[in-house]
Amino acid sequence: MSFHSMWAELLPVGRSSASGGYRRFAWTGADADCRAWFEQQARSRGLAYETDRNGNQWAWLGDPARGDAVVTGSHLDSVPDGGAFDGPLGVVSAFAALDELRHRGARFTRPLGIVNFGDEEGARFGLACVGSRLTAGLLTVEQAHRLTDAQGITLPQAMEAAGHDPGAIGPDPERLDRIGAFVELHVEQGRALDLSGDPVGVASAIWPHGRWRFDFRGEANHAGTTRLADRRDPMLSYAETVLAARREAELAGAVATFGKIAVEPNGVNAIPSLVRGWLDSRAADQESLDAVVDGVRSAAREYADAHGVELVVERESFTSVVEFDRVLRDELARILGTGTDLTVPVLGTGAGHDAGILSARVPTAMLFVRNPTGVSHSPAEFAAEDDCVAGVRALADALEGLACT
Ligand code: HGY
Ligand code: MN
Ligand code: MN
Repeated sequence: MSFHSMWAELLPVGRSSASGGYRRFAWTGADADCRAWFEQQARSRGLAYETDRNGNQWAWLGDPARGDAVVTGSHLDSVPDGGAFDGPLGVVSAFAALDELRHRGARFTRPLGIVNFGDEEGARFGLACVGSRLTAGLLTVEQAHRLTDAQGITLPQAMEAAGHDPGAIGPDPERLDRIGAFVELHVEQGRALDLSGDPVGVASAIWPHGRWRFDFRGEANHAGTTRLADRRDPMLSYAETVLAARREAELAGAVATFGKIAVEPNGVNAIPSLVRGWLDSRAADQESLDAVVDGVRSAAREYADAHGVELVVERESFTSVVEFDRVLRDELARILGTGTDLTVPVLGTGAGHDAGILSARVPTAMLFVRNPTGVSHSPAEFAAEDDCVAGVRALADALEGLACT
């Protein structure tokens, strides 16, 4: 099966020798290498290749203008020091599933598309799913143009430096009109399949989730000479807020993470002037998510006041609950269960995906491949080879059931 050779080819791209994790950030050299790999895979299979106005890459078998294409794929970018499977497993499996279908002699009665959505993780510019949000019209051009990375480079500048015209970005309804169904295969970011003993599952829903930036602004001063009583130290307010986030999440049966922080001036012997922390919170329902975020925000306000610190909270990214298309979901479960006496597990997730974004515009579904430890967004992320092959076969079965006689 071609999966192994493609996997081996892609594996070293954008991998840090120091951490073993991936640093495939949008519009960087590593991203360009991933894009070159995708284009080569498409062209070597005789597929029509194109990059759309938002930088997403598409490979087509048949004429997508028919308007009922079955599309599969995922993303190739990563979080900082992310794992090898989150995103790439879905893209490599898409090409491998096409090879499998050709090997089976399948006759396509609908066009097939394979896609690499750009900037799914939002690692560089802070917003998840930029490529799919732009295409779906869920991110305005003005909002996109305002995105800036830690070095102050804007998204348009980064696109331009990578040879992509930022003036072209925007909604792409014509492209979405080509899609009859989108099926994304992804490594599970959790242990449900490990616990159930299944190699593959079907997604039911994505939890509502978002990212909020908390700016605590205090007063820079000398760490060695400033009396404690005279300090307006934003780091204290931030630290207390991190603990409050954990308490609020436990109360609501949700999750909340402060995983990224920026400190100014960031000196060992300087009381900070500014501490900027990003909250990622997710919950099974909107009410619980609101309870967590409101609780964290009011606790932060209380701690800021207590230390004479100013606080600004801004929501930077949000995705409401996604219920995947029930007809498509049940069709996938039926196809995958055919010929076996196994029922295919249907499971929810707290992880965001391009399929979640597209679900606002076209029927979407997801397949998950077992992750024995559930660990993700880490170099330790893993899926066993047998399970990856089972995922390719399941995806091929799904595509055959949806797009072939
Ligand atoms: O953050 C997420 O859930 C996804 O990995 N972008
Ligand atoms: Mn991810
Ligand atoms: Mn992903």
